[in-house]
Amino acid sequence: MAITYELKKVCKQTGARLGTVHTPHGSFDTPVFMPVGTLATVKTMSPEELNEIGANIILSNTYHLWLRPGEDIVKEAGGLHQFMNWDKPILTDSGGFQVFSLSDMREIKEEGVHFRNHISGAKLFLSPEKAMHIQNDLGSDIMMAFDECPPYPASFEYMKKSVERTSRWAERCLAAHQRPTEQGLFGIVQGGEYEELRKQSARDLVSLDFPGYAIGGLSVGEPKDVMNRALEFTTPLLPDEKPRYLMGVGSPDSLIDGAIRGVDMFDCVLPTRIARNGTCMTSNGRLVVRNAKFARDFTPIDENCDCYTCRNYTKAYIRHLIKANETFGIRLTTYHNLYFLVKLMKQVREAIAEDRLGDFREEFFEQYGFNKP
Ligand code: PRF
Ligand code: ZN
Repeated sequence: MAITYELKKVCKQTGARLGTVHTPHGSFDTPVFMPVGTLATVKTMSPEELNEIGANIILSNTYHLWLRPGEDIVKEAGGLHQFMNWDKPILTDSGGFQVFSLSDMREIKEEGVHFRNHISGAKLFLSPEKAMHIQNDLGSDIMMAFDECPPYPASFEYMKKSVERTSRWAERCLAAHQRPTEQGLFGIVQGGEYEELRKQSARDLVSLDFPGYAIGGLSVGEPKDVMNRALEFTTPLLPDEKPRYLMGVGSPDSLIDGAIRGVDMFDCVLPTRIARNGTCMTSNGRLVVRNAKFARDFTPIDENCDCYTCRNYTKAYIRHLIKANETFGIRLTTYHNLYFLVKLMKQVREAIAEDRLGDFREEFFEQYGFNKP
């Protein structure tokens, strides 16, 4: 088995899980946040810097690497790890979600999805078999099944048809996967906010015995309480001895609330994307360092942060760099935001180990400003 999960402890206060996932490129402790490296790079961060902040797994994208530079070139380089000089675990998303969110003129058929390349406009086709083939060539430690992520809101009738197709696609993914001992393939539970459809989806996928399960189709525009409720009725449907991954979630409150509902893995472009327009996550909430009020602020982004950025640079300096379009500015904010989330998950794991994640949530939300009206 390419991927195994070790459940170490369940928090008595919240039910959150502390564990370790083992992969052919090493292990990582969970709950974990995975920085996103869409095009075989976590934008602005070197692998050495990722190691320095304590990132032990990153995510990359089948769709983007297929279009550019092409999976054949990555394979020829010796696989994605060698190509990008990152020797720790890599998870690749299947391309399903990216086709739905990035391309236009897509047509979903039983055999797969027809769409246009978002760069050149050329006609393309992605299927379960194709998505497996590309991910086998990339050589990621964790591959994702090819699924459909319907928009929110979607009708029950549409969602039911979609869930059934995603289950048939999952079977085709398993059949097409060529390297099951080197790469673990995760199934993706869909079904939106409908409990009956989440049950159907989970039952179908659990019967196929994947080494891990993702929860897809959330954080697509629904209110927070809808996502939390969907997590509450979905995670108990999944086997305790396999990891659970909530796709596309990365705001600090949702990471904590997801862990409390039994989620082990998360990824999101949020910290890196907002960093590039000058927004930072701090222990006191979001801070827009571009703001004019920081022009003469010679203190760090976050007084409580001990990252490279906060130990060495001021808000006034970073604001100046970003306003002047100097790339060092977005390197500093990206470094800080990823450090902040990686450290937050370490604090979450420590709180689970000591049965006090509920207390930690209260304190964190109070300071971050989530409890304010
Ligand atoms: N499916 C896949 N990737 C995803 C999602 C999904 O549903 C989401 C939903 N938030 C993010 N990334 N394959
Ligand atoms: Zn910092």
